Amino acid sequence: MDQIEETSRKIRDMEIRGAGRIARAAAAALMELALSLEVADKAQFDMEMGRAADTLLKTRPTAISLSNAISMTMRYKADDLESSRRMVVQNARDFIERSGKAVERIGEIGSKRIRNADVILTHCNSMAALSIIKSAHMEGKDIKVIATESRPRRQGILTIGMLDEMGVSAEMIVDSAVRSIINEVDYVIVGADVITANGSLVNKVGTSQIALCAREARTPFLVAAETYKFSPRTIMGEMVQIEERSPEEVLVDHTRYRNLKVRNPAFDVTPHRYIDLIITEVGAIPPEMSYLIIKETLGWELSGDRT
Ligand code: RUB
Repeated sequence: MDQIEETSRKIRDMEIRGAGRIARAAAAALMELALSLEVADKAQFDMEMGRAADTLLKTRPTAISLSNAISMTMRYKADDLESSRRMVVQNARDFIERSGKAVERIGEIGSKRIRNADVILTHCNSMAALSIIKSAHMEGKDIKVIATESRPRRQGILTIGMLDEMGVSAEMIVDSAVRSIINEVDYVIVGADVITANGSLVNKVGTSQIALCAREARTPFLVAAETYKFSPRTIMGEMVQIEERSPEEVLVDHTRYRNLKVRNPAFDVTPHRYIDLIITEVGAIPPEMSYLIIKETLGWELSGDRT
């Protein structure tokens, strides 16, 4: 169980962050546990695995990738202990492999939209969005990326570091400068924490303001999202819970103000009408097709699972 506690702590404290990464980390932790659990029988195995899944699930409430990854890993139906163990391990391996390939495929599909000399604006730090940028760069397109700082955790610094390693020219701006520079931008490309059944996007706070600016400037707004970022729960009418993180992330000494409450929502919702295209590993789709992705790629049964 130590491994589960450790992975959960890392996800909660954002040592492991980003919707894809936390999903893969959760699947890997469940796999490790399944391999190492010393239990008397299958009933005990089921109980320990269920407890671990619940612990991981509670770490970050918004990202559906986490619960989809856990559901896919925990879908084992076997009569005996050793077969159950094997199935969990295989499910986790399949998910991790599929997730990695999806990010690559999104890069290949999305980069077709990018032309030589395009300027791309991105927000926060998304491996799926960066995959499109990387593919375009590898194809020899001379692109420039404008990265937002992404307060309060400043994930923009991770993004400029990755762009630097790729050899892509970058500019960094504070979040509030987006409207000032949007007319220089050819495409906005962001990642996703959740895509809902109606095609709306939940992503790092500030994304929806960028989408508004992009719409006003007629700049195409693209989302890079693996299919496991789509939420079966939203088909069943559930709302997406927006994680509120600690006020200290915004203002360290906030307690010295007697009448102040600092709010720190980590994500926001961009309505589907502001999104031009969602780039998934199964194709570039209009947001209105999200329902079909949930139905055909993830399957209805996920909505009835522990997710
Ligand atoms: C990260 C964030 C990313 C998405 C997609 O938020 O909002 O845009 O998770 O990332 P946080 P990826 O830093 O709070 O986890 O494409 O890497 O899955």
